[in-house]
Amino acid sequence: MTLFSELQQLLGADRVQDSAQAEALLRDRHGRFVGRVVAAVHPRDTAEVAAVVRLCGRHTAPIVVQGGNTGLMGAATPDASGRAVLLLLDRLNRVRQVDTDNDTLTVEAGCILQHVQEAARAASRLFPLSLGAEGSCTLGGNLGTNAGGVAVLRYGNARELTLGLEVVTADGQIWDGLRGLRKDNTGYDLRDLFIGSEGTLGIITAATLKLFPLPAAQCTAFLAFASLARAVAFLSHARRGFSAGLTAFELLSVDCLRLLREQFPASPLPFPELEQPWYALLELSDHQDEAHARALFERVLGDALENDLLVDAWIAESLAQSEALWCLRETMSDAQKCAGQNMKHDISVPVSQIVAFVESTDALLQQHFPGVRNYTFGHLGDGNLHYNVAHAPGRSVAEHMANYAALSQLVHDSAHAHGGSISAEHGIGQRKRDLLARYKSPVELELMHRIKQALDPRGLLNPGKVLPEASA
Ligand code: 2HG
Ligand code: ZN
Repeated sequence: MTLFSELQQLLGADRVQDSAQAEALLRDRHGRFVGRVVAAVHPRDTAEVAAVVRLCGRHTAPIVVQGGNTGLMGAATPDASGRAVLLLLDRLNRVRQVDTDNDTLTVEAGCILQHVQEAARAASRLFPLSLGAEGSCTLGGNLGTNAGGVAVLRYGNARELTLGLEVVTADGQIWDGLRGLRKDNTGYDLRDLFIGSEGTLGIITAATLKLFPLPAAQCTAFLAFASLARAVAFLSHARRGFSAGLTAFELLSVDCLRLLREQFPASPLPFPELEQPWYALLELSDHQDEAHARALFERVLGDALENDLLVDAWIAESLAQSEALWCLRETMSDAQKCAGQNMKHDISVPVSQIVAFVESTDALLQQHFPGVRNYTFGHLGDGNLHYNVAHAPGRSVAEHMANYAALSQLVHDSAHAHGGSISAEHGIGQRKRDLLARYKSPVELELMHRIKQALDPRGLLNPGKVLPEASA
């Protein structure tokens, strides 16, 4: 029997698609990676996932897991060999348990992130992981890539929000590690091996997540800065002034705002004159009440204005205004997509190195690739910038993209030289896989290969992703 017909027998014909039927799933969101498969399958529960893994193992067929297919590194796109089975967890979308005394939520990996947030809210709790793709990305993908987003500065990455996991191992066993414990020092932390492994070590099928109190009030403002150094100094000021109430600080360069205006002219900008070089979206969450939040917000912003940390502040007066500000930030990715492909760099450096990184990298770029345009934005509080670079006016996107290797190496070398990372929150996938050898030490790479060998000795889980081919 062929693998395809055995999969049909195992799951039912309606839950097994061939390459042609699954075509839309075989390319990534930006169309950079396109693959082929034996089949795309939709198991209904963890036991079926494990059975699929065992069956694929008997046929030596690789398995690629895909969530909402919103990743940017090609981690969820199979290769072109047509040998792999694409595993979709969309049917594993149940909320298994809400424990309000323990402040935890146990959900399956195929749950859309927004549904996880809603399940928490229904229990009067906050699940704080939040990112632009939250309406379509899934929890499994968020954990597979250790997603970040806009609330990391207060609540941490997906990893910090996870207490327990259920995982199907490479040989088709089920590890029930769904513990809702904040203290558990009973040996190696397997959970943290699987989180961020992009489906190369095991298949995450469910997770127990941390919940937090819902804020009683929130204030949002759009801020204008005379320089990046002032924005960084303001961040320190806001941390002191708001303490744990500081829940977002999202930076946008003036060129990002120009791009937003060009692409979405109907969305009004808080400062239409765009006279300053840098802007940021600030959010305070308060556990007392509206009046307390507002007084604190105005005091901290007022001090910053007086001390010249800030040029101007536009405070949202209603929920609708606050949502409009967030919408500007969240459409930044789409604005770039509409304007044509650019080179994305998801870098992080210590916050103290942000200014030096941006100034020196901007200068180097202009020296080596005159006229290129920077779209620099991101999660300043996490030291994570999306340092994206678009073609110079008068040059085509294709001409620009032809310089990808050299230009990206310049940016990544600069991030590395400033003590940073070449992938802050988007992962490695296939796009950055071969870069790891340049930025990780041989000993680190060797340890990664040994872990892969121990957990997936036959190399069937998401081959060709994360780990560079040759062992260091
Ligand atoms: C964001 O922060 C995402 O909006 C996407 O991480 C970043 O488009 C990008 O480069
Ligand atoms: Zn981001």
